[in-house]
This record gives sequence, structure tokens and C-alpha cells, in this order.
Amino acid sequence: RIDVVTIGESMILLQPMSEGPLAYAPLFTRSIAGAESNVAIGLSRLGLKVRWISRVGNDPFGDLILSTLAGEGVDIGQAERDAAYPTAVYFKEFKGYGDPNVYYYRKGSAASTLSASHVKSDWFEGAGHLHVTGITPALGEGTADAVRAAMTEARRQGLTVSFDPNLRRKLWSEEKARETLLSLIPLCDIFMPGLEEAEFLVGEMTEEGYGAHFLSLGAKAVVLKLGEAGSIGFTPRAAYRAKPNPVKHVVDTVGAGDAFAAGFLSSWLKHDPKGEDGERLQHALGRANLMGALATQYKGDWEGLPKLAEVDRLLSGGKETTR
Ligand code: KDG
Repeated sequence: RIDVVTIGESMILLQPMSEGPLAYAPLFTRSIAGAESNVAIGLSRLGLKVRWISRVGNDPFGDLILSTLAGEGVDIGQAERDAAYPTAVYFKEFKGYGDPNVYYYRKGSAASTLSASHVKSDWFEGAGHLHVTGITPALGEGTADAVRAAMTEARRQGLTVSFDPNLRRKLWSEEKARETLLSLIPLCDIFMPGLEEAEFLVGEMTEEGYGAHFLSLGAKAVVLKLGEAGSIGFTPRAAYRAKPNPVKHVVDTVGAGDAFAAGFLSSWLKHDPKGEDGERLQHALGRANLMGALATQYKGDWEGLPKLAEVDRLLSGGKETTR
């Protein structure tokens, strides 16, 4: 049985080994990244069965993406190769302060040819949950239709659906982003925006106002990420504010939201839905905050993500045996 299906582009990630302007970076490390595959790896390390679906080029970078995900225990059986288009690449630029800059080389990539006609009912067979983000619809009209079709088909088959808006301003206009992201909220059960994304979508409100507003649009749970201030979750019956996990030195913020999503879903989906919402939120947000904080401690989107035993140890305050 597959616990979570996720759909979205993975790219080759080149990270400069030094801080400063990308133009003068002489040496790079090479990895893979993509919001949805970051979540897939995070969930797999936490013990869930995950299927990742996308299209990659019939090229060595496509090989690397598939072998990395397979090596992490993620099911890649439904991912497709496209001989006509390449696998995308992106670069980070570390400034030494704040969020890294990101430069995408992804127009015309294999994944951006994804369309509603690719969405197959067997993607979701035997699965419990679908996780999608607002990056895929930002890649074009076809990919936006594909996300809408996938969310609709998943729900038809009885899966629950989570949606992280993952606003990427470099990929589309503000107007298009707002309109499309808002239109997808009624198709999800769990909506997980950051505070700035919530404001971008519906204007300035209180945190409780955002919770009530997104619940009224059709989400059954709303998770608001507050960055350094932790997170707060809402259902129609409960609200819970989770304290942040202290972070000594932030190395790389990219991927923290994905780690948060993996932490949240790994707990929320395993908790009895008939139980008390407040308790369910408390456990899921506690794990989500820890995962998000840990992800900022490593350069790279997912390499430093913990396994379940480590998360349990950290949350229970247990001692670590290092040698
Ligand atoms: O959430 C992390 C992602 O932003 C990163 O892995 C790259 O998927 C990516 C994107 O489109 O920005």
C-alpha cells in the first residue's frame, strides 16, 4: 500500500561551494532537488511508503534523479522518461545572509510537458493521500491542468489531498499565481501556506482570520507556517499553536517548508481521524516544526533530513550515542 503519492518536477541542483556572486563561483556540488521529491524523501525516511510521479529527460540527469529517489526507497514506477525534452537544472547562490537566490533553467523541460492527459487513475490505486504544491501549476497551463486533474481524480478515488502553495514568484506573474493557487484550495483537505503566502493570497488578516478563511474555502485543516515563530494549525473543531524549535545557525532555508510538510503529514496521516483534532494537530505540528528546523541546518534540500528514530529521540529528549 502506498501512503502518499506526490507529483512534481525534480531538477539537478548545482550549489556553489563558496558564498558570493554565482558568476564567480568556480566549484559546485551536484545533487537533485524539487519540492515534491524533497517531501517524498522526508516521508520515506520517516517510514511511509511514497510514490513520486514526474517526467524526466532520457538523459544522465534523468538517470540521477530516478536512482537517487529509488535509493531513498521512493516508488518511481509511474515516473516517465521523455526523449524529446531535457531534465531541468537549477542553481543556488549563497549570499551569506537571508534566503539563497535561486536560478532556474527549466523552461522546456521534460517535467513541464506534463498535462492532464498524462494523469492516470492507477497513479492513485491503493494509495491513501496525494501531496501537491503550487510549483507544478506555475510551470504552464498544461501542468496547472494536470494538477487540477490529479487532485480531482485522487479525491474521486477516496484519497485525501494536501496542498502547499509554495509560491515561486520567478515562475509566474502575481495575478496568475493568486488566481490559480486560490482556485486549487477547494480541491484539498490540508492547506499549508506560509504566513507571507497567506497574505499574498487573501491580504492581511490575523492568524486566526487566515485559518477561518481557508477553512471556509473548503480545506478541512489549515496549517500556517510562521517560520521562526513556529506554526499554528486549524480545523473546524480545534486550533493549536506549536512552539518553534530553536535553531543556532541557519545554513540553508531552501527545503525547510518541504521538511515541515513531510513531518506534518507523517504524523497527521497515521493518527486516527476520529480522534481529537487538537491532539492530532499538536503531534503533527511538533514533528513538522522539528523537521523544518533541522532542514535549515544543512546545505542542500533534503540530504540532512532525519530518520524516524532520530526524530523520536529528539522529540522525547533522549540521549544520543555518537561513538
Ligand atoms: O522547496 C524547495 C524547492 O523550491 C526547490 O527544491 C526547487 O522545486 C524547486 C522549485 O521549483 O523551486
